[in-house]
Order: sequence, then structure tokens, then C-alpha cells
Amino acid sequence: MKTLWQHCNVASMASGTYSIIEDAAMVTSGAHIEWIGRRSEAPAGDYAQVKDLAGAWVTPGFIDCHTHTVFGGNRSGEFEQRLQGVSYAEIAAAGGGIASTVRATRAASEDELFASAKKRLQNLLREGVTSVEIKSGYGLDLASERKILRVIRRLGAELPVSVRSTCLAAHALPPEYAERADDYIDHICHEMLPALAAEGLVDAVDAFCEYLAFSPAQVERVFVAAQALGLPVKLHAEQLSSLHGSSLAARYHALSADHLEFMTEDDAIAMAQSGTVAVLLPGAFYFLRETQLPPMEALRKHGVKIAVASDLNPGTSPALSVRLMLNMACTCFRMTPEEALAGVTLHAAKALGMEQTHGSLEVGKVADFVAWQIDRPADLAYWLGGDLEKRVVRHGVEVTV
Ligand code: DI6
Ligand code: FE
Repeated sequence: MKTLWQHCNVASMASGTYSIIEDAAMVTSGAHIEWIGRRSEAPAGDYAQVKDLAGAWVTPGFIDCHTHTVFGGNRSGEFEQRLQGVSYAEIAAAGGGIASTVRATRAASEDELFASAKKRLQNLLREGVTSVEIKSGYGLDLASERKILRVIRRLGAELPVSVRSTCLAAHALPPEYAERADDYIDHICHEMLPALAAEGLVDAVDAFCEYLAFSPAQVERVFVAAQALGLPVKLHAEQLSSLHGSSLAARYHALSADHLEFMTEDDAIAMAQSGTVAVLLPGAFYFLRETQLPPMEALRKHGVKIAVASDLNPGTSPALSVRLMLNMACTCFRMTPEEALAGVTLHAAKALGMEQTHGSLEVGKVADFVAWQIDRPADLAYWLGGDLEKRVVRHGVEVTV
């Protein structure tokens, strides 16, 4: 079924720039874009539908390429404690921090996890997100990681959003393995990943490379195991210190290395050479009141593709808004609104290995787009929160979320 969409301006984000087409039109055929260009040049055709977009600005649907949407409980109580002067270390020593989310996640049923994650995800969808990546990593044993990954698959099946699932079993050391990190890594490599991959629950494998999580040598073992199963890898790297996890990620041709505040120029060169995307997470930077900025100039100079994501998680980025992340990427990291928009469209698609089909509005790609009633594309990074009037189209069909 062919649809003609007209009376709009388009920021197609082809090659990661606005690539503006004024007074544009688009022809979709089923789920795909068949033609896009100036309205005056639109092919005459027998369209099943003609849609008037009333002067909207059309962008690709947002892609949130780094979230931990599925978890039990939340940590607003810890947030309050910290503001009363209790340190993160004291909270952790009292069983709080990631450990408390792991306990709550293990205790929750699959239906409970689905219901709470669905509400969080709906916040993103209402803002124009049409693809999202969701990580496991708050289960940390085979049954609980499986439970989370099954919830992730179910979210993709029941909501109008394309979901990529990432296994982050190497997120933290579970209490059963205290002082035995290498044994836990063995368990991940030899039991968890093979079982979860065989069940079709995993699209990519991630790990947390940090002095308070896993060493580069341990991460490397996870990468080897993932690649033996044919799975692409990603990495949380250089968030709190410089262990050169991003260079390690580049050596393994990782789809992305994420966070990166403490990365060096040599890390940026390695990532540029391997085509590994830099995923910046301004929500975590802000919530932790971090002061070390990611090396924007080195990333730009060496041509590393930069994505921006919410990092939606209960501990360090309880972010339910991708548009707020666009603003923070600009205010905190001095990205331009155009760079930030590329960060949640084409470059986010690349961070998920889906840039051939998603992330920009080009002939042959999937027709996932948002028609915004705004004055210019920079409005998307400008407004702080609120609900901008919009229509969301996924796979060529208008959706309500
Ligand atoms: N980096 C983070 O900031 C979060 N995970 C990660 O790998 C922390 C998650 C949490 O505190 O629950
Ligand atoms: Fe994260």
C-alpha cells in the first residue's frame, strides 16, 4: 500500500547531518520509504492514502541506543539519602546501590518486570522513540538474566517499537561470587551466554569495564566468548577512570563504547579506525555531577561517530526523556543540536548495527519517522521537557502510544 506524505519539511539526517529538504514529500510503500524529495517533484501515482502533515518538520524516529529499562524497584530513596549526606560507599556497604536493584529484580516476577518496564518505555515512545536497545544486567544469574531478556523480547512484541536486546551479565559481581570475579566471568562465558544465545534472547553482549566492576582482561574473555557465538559486542568504558576499555572495544570491532568521559585521544583514534561508535550518556554525567567531560574535540577530529542515549537506569540515570538528553548533550557536552540529533538517529542506529535500515530518511530504509509541529530542528534540543505536538509513524503506519 502506497502513501504520499506531504506539506512538510524534512531533516533526513542522511550522512549524519540535517540534510534538509524544504517543502518536501515522501512516498512510503508498506514499511519502507520508496521516494523522498521536493514535493513539486513527487512521482504522480495511485496512492492509497495522501497524508497532510500540516507544515511539520519530519525527522527519523528517535533511537535510544543504551538503556537498562528492565529492573525491579527504584532508588529514589537512595537519592534522598545521598542528598542528606550519606555517601555512595556507605549506601553500598549497607546493601544499597546496584545490589539493591539486583535483589528487587530477582524477587520480581516476569509480569511485574514487564509492567514496570512498559510504563517507563511508554514515556520514551511518547517522545518519538521508534527503536530502543535494552540491556539485562540486574539479574546476574542465569535464571534472572533469562527473565529480564524474556521481558525485553516481550516489550518488542507488544509495543510499537523495535527492540534490540543486549546481555549485560558482566555488569557487577553477584553476591554469590564475592571475591571470585574470574569464576563469575567463567560462568558467563561457558554457561550463561551459550544458553541465552541458544534461546534467541541476545542480539549483542556488553560489559562494564571499570575498577569497581570488571578488568580489561576479564572483559576480553567475555568478548571472545560472545564472538565465538557470533554476537557483536559493546562496552561501558572510561566512565569513572581510564582503563582503555574503549581501545579494547575497538580491537574487537565493538559496535560501540559508551560513557567515555575519561577516554584519551589514542582511544579515540582506535575507535575511529574500527568504526566503533562513541555513545555519550549525559544523563549519567549530570546525575553523578561528574566534572570530567568526554573529549569532544578528539572525537570530532578523528571522525568518531557520536551517539547520545538515555542510559535509563535506577542508579545513575533515571532518565525518561530522550529530548532532555538532547538538551544535556548540548548544554553539558557542547554538542550542536545537529550533532545531538544525529546522535539519537543515524549514529544511534550504527551503535546498534542497524544503520543500513534505520536512522535516516532515505529510499529503501524503514519508514520510522516523527512529524513535529516545531519551528526548526533545533527546537528538539532546545525545549526542556514538556510534550511537543507530534505524529509518530512506525513501519509506514501512524501509531498512538
Ligand atoms: N554504569 C552506570 O552508571 C550504571 N551501570 C553502569 O554500567 C550504574 C547502574 C546502577 O547504579 O544501578
Ligand atoms: Fe549503562
